[in-house]
Amino acid sequence: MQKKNRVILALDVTSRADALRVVEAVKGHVDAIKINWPLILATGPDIIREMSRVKDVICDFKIADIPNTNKLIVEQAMSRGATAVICHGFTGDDSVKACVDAAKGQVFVVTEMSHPGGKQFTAPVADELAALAKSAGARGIVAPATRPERIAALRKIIGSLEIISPGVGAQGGKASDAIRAGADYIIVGRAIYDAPDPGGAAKALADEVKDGV
Ligand code: 3DU
Repeated sequence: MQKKNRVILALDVTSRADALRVVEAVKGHVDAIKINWPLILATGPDIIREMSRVKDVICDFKIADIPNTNKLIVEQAMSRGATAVICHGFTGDDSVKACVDAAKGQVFVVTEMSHPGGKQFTAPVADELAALAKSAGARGIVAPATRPERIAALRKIIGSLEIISPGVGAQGGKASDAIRAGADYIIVGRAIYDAPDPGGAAKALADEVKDGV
């Protein structure tokens, strides 16, 4: 994953045709494609391989199980061409370590979630989740663009690990605020794929990120 545009597309569309249309329009303005359950369930897991031929793919399965099951899920994602996976950290260090081992370090751990409910259970333990990501050898964390001050606080805990940050656009966060607070990449879904001109929307976000640096 080359840090160029610093935008990751959250491709939460539910048909292969829409996925191809959006990716074709935005591929020059994003650095990676994040695939979540809606697209996998709608089209089947081979969509990972297909998208990986265009861009690096991050499988956002929010993996949250016992170590052995986590390992099996990560192996399935990586063998289909994923560059990285996203897991939860509340399952504990052995479960996160199982993901890290199976993905050879290419793991992002969810910390404080970006939606309002994220304040309820994830925010109080987010610092510990970030510390766990670091001690387990993960590549980085997922931190909320809706609360840039939390990105800055979590950055202090993880040092040089990467921060990928959802919550821009539809959830109310601003790309430049997230980048200024310390995010390496913003993750954007609806503000791109629901836009009348997804390519233009992705370009505008990439431009805003450049200005935000
Ligand atoms: O709100 P958007 O449409 O830009 O999509 C955000 C994406 O990021 C979506 O795939 C969602 O599952 C994911 N995500 C969050 O929104 C918040 C988190 O804390 C973690 C992941």
